[in-house]
Amino acid sequence: MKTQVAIVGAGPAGLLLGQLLFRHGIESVIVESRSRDYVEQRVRAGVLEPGTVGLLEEAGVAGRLKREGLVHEGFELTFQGRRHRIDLKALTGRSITIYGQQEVVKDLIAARMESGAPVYFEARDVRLEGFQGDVPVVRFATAAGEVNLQCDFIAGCDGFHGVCRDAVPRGVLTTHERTYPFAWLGILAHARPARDELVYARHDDGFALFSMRSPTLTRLYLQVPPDEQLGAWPDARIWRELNRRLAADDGWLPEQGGIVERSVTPMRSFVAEPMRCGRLFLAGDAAHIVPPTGAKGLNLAAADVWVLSRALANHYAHGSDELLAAYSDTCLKRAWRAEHFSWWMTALLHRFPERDSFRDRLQQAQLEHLVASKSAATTLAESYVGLPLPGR
Ligand code: RFL
Ligand code: PHB
Repeated sequence: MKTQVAIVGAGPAGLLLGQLLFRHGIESVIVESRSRDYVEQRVRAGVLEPGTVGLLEEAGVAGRLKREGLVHEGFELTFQGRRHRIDLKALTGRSITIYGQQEVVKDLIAARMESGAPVYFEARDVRLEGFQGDVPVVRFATAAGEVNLQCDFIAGCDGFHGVCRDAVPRGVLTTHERTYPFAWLGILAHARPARDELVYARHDDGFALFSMRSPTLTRLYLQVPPDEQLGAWPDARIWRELNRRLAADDGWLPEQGGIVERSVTPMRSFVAEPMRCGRLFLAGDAAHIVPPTGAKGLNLAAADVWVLSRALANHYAHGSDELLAAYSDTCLKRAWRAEHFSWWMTALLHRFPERDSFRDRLQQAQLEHLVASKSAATTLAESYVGLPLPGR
């Protein structure tokens, strides 16, 4: 089998890249190890930057997002029993949109099916070869037999635990990493989001976040120890802890409801550079991970594939490889900015296990400064709504 671009992974990065390439008339084949049902049900991110929304519009997949997405003009910080609003709209002129990552994935898969372009779910034993030469091949097994997919380029969009980054020979990539001494326990509950905007809470017992997915679904997170077992968290304990950490002097608490999904996510920062090896281009979580505090992961993945689609379009339309050569540097510049912001937000809002009164007081001083100083709040708001996409 032959194609122009072989895309490994049908997460947001791989699917959006496939759609952007399709709009440019560039052929691709998507190879995904999980089932369609699995990738459509995987609950993850929820905050879309305006740049990401614009990109989904340009890709022709924003119809439902525009109808069902919840536009938020701000969010709240809670600390020392008080709430403070960060007015994103007033500070930056821009807003964010709340729309589940799995809804983005469903919309992109529907568009892929409509386009008729190939996507293989449940591919086994995916291997990459020849990308340092002129004839890259992606080999994989399907129920119908072995497939050898020859291509011009491979897009490694297979997330942090995929095979593409590991296929790069030793010594080519430099990696940078931080692990954090905590994880997030996330739940999705059948409950009306009883507040209009997200609430990020710093509490002496640990971080908590109130978010939402729709007028009937609330999304909530709690800081827990790393490698925490879900079994240690019966429903009553989850709600008790959320109520304690999200409480403030206004008496508000989230509405409770049946918990329909729960998971524990370890927190990590990670960057592999460069994001290219020969004809293999890494994009999204395959190349970099941020802790979810700044809500940047999905948005960074979208930015990477926008840069890659434009570079590939330039290659096929004009025979110019200038943008492909700049791909890694262009993406890493944005990625490192997001790495800093996500690390900073994480350090600002979480409780570190070793009791450290100096760190506690620094967190408090910084939070007070953020809500008292317009320039400090503007810096936070600008990072939160995200940079414009390069070249757009
Ligand atoms: P994904 O989504 O991991 O997709 C990779 C795909 O590749 C497949 N795969 C393979 N396919 C073929 N062969 C192999 N060998 C393969 N190995 C793996 C996988 O099955 C999968 O389908 O990576 P992608 O596309 O780069 O997208 C990245 C985002 O998913 C991620 O950054 C975000 O979810 C991070 N994130 C958030 N990002 C935001 O922008 N805003 C948020 O509010 C936000 N909240 C979050 C988050 C991530 C979280 N978790 C669970 C990690 C909240 C949480 C709790
Ligand atoms: C979410 O709604 O899943 C969410 C919101 C904000 C974050 C992370 C996750 O910072």
